[in-house]
Amino acid sequence: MSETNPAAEQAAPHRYTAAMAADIEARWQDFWDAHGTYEAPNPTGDLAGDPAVAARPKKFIMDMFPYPSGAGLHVGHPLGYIATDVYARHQRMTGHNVLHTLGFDAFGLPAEQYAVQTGTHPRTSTEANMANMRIQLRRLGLGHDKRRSFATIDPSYYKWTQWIFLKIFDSWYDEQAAKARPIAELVAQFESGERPVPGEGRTWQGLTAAERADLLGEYRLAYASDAPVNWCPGLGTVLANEEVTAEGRSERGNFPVFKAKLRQWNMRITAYADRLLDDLDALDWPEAIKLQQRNWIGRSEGARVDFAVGEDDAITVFTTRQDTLFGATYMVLAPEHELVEKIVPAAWPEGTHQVWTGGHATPADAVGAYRKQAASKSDVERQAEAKDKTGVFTGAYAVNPVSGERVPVFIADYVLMGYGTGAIMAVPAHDSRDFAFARAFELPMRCVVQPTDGRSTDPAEWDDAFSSYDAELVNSTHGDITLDGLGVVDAKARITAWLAERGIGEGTVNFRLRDWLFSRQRYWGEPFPIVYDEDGIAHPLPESMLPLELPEVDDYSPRTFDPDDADTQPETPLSRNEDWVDVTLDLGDGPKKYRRETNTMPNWAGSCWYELRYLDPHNDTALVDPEIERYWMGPREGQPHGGVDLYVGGAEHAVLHLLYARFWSKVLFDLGYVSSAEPFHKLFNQGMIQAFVYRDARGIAVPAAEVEERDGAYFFQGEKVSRVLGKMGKSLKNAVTPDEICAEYGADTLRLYEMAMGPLDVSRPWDTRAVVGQFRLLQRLWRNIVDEATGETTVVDAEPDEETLRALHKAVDGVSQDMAAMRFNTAIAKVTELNNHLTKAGGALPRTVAERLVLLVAPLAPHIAEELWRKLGHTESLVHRDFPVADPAFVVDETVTCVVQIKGKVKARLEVAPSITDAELEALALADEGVVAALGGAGIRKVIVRAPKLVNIVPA
Ligand code: ANZ
Repeated sequence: MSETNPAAEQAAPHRYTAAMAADIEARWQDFWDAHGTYEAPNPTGDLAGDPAVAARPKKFIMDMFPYPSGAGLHVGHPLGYIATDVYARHQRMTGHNVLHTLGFDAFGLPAEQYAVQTGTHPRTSTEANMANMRIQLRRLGLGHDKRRSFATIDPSYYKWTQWIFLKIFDSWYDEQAAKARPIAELVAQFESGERPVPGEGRTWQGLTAAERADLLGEYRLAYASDAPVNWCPGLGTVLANEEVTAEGRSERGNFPVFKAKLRQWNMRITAYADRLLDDLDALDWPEAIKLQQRNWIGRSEGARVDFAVGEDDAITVFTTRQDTLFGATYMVLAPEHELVEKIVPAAWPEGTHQVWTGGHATPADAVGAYRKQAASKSDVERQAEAKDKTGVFTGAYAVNPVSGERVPVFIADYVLMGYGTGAIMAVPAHDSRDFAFARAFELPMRCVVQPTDGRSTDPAEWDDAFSSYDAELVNSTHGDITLDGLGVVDAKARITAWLAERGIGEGTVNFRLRDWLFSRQRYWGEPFPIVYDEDGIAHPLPESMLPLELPEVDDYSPRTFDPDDADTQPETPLSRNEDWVDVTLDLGDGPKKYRRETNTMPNWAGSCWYELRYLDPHNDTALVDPEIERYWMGPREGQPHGGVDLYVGGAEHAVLHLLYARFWSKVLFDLGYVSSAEPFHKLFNQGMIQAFVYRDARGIAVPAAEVEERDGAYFFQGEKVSRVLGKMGKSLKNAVTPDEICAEYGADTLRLYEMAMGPLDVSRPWDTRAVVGQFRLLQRLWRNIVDEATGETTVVDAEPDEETLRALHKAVDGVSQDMAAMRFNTAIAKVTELNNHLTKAGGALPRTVAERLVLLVAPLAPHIAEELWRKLGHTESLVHRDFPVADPAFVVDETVTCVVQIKGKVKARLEVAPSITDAELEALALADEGVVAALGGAGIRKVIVRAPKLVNIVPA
């Protein structure tokens, strides 16, 4: 405990102690709430009447909002919240209109799992968790505009999540205009014949309702399809690609994930692949995150090439090396490829190699057995760089379009159905995977790119493929076409043109990004505002029927299965609710029977647009007022796509939340609902607070708080334990809560400690014993301004001395720069240095120095700062006071004496900054009164300057 010495307390009843901190902090938190201190005015209403406020630049500062977990917060969670708060406070004090608030991301799996375990409704437990977290957060003194806080589970919020879904459902991507447009405009094109209806002789007027729905489904940005999806029996739900780990398991729960064909809702995020890539350039995000998004989107330039197979079929491949077409000596289809059945002959062709058949009697047997084996592997396992490539011959041959050669067609699991066309031309001489496969299956190889590393041109002598781009083509001539002698780039261009002329290929861009699977078979999510008529056609609910609230049910548990049983089918909790599911509605054409969609949205939906709702949280006629949106989010200089000015959160959201939110922003932008095409202009990833994990001999974590240290070793209940740095959390028994630290030292100390631990983007180990250091800083600060015996301030109305002014302005200058650049650890170091200087100098502080010192610490330790400010005689909060501004005259470190000579004789001495430039020094010297007098109007022939110490003037 910090201060429990009763004698000391008696002697100094007004010392800054934990008890006093608790008192001060509670009082100021109440004051701020009562006065709405952190309420940010909007450009309409609040701001409209006050031009002075309206003229202020805005700063919209956001944290990635928390998930209200039952475990509450540990000290690692608020790191980012404290940082944005310090930053926001500094911005407020430098003349910005700051919007800073925090809501809750409250739908999702953990709440549901917890509810199932404990038998409480997810809403009940989620709300209890939020109430608890609100108390924890309030104690930290975060300057949030509480009027703007909400949770994604509030019907008044998810009404608009559903509304956005409907807008996405109701639009299509116009490739020509490169933007989303209302689906009605597409229908008009079909109706007028401006856009032909695909299919011989078909017209829009001639289509049935179901055919129209199917056709529009091909275009809608939200659409249902029967694509293969990630089915996770252990969770009882399907998952998005982004939710599946590199090991092919569920990110949550670590269960196996299988490919299954199920009818599901998808979002056509792929339509935005180019824009999602291009617009990254203008964002102020960490390069690492941009790179992860670029890789996830995965743009590849290449070509599609048709290889004739059978009577009149063609296998279309996607290749990024169309220049190596002459080297394509076999082909591979993904095992699931739809052409496989069609091309498989009844019997093996004469003389088929034993290794190619896998020992099966017929191609159909071989293919059937191999497909089964491939289905049990994840995409990642299939793509692993292992040299032992597996596969089997289909019995069919295709024709290489440029050489006319017959090439055998295999199926192999290293080719994925979900990428490119699910088929490749294999060029074993120049692709490592193909090389390994060709070796295993004794397939021919042809070198078509001249090796530049000294190896021979006979691939039979190689250990691996030669895959350089920086080389010339060889062995690539047939009939009228030759690529020989061309570099890779030119060869690509020539062959692509040749293929295009013949209608058997074209240049194309392929993306790795897939559409976003948007249905979940869970209870605790937003219901889809979609109903199906008796023909199974999907209809959007009209806006007037929103929000479609989650029905109260008794059984909200998902149906989960044996995690390893791929042959299971999801069952949605909502489907058990007949009364809710089967409804009679009037959707404009009289009452009819409908069946509701029983899937729910993924928990990413609510976080796709929440920044917009902070702006105008109580609007019930629009998701956000356009004028308000433009003010806080609109494009401006340096922020061409607009967006939040600062968004702080963990790096783990690189491709999930951050990609989805960007996509929704772009759709809303295209449809004209918002002026910002990007949600977050600046992104900052805070580091993690780590903690020591102590384990006993069996490797089981023991409570960290009860471990003792003796001579560099660690003991728990007398038994020696090991220590490693790990994550902080309940399961590792090393969680420290902010509440404990607040109780022991106060929130201001906790804030200072977290900010002082190191640069914000770096992970750092928590050390409870070190927290007291920041508490002592606050005690010294207090003592510099307050008499511990009387509680009165000790400041005097005197002019500070030169040395104090220098120390003060240097600190102000440094802290200002550090605050703006979010270097809070060095800002604290500078405050500490100043405070120590003042302590050492002794004597009463001049009021002007004390006031500036208090303002300087205010963003970091707001409660004690407010209290000191009050003691200094101010009756209003300092939250909106101006941050001190440094006087440059006092900021220079020290000065050096410069001698100014005329014809070698010293005529003046100047005190200058050591960093002065030659030009500045020359100007200063020539303007010096003494020098002007000594020159007596004579012209100057030459000036020799040796900054900072010497100027020698030679008169004419
Ligand atoms: C012939 C070739 C020759 C290729 C060569 C590469 C090197 P990125 O860059 O990732 O887009 N490929 C195409 N579709 C595939 C699929 N569904 N599963 C597995 N591999 C597939 O990779 C594109 C290259 O990956 C394509 O170019 C194709 O192999 C392969 F010397 O075609 B290449």
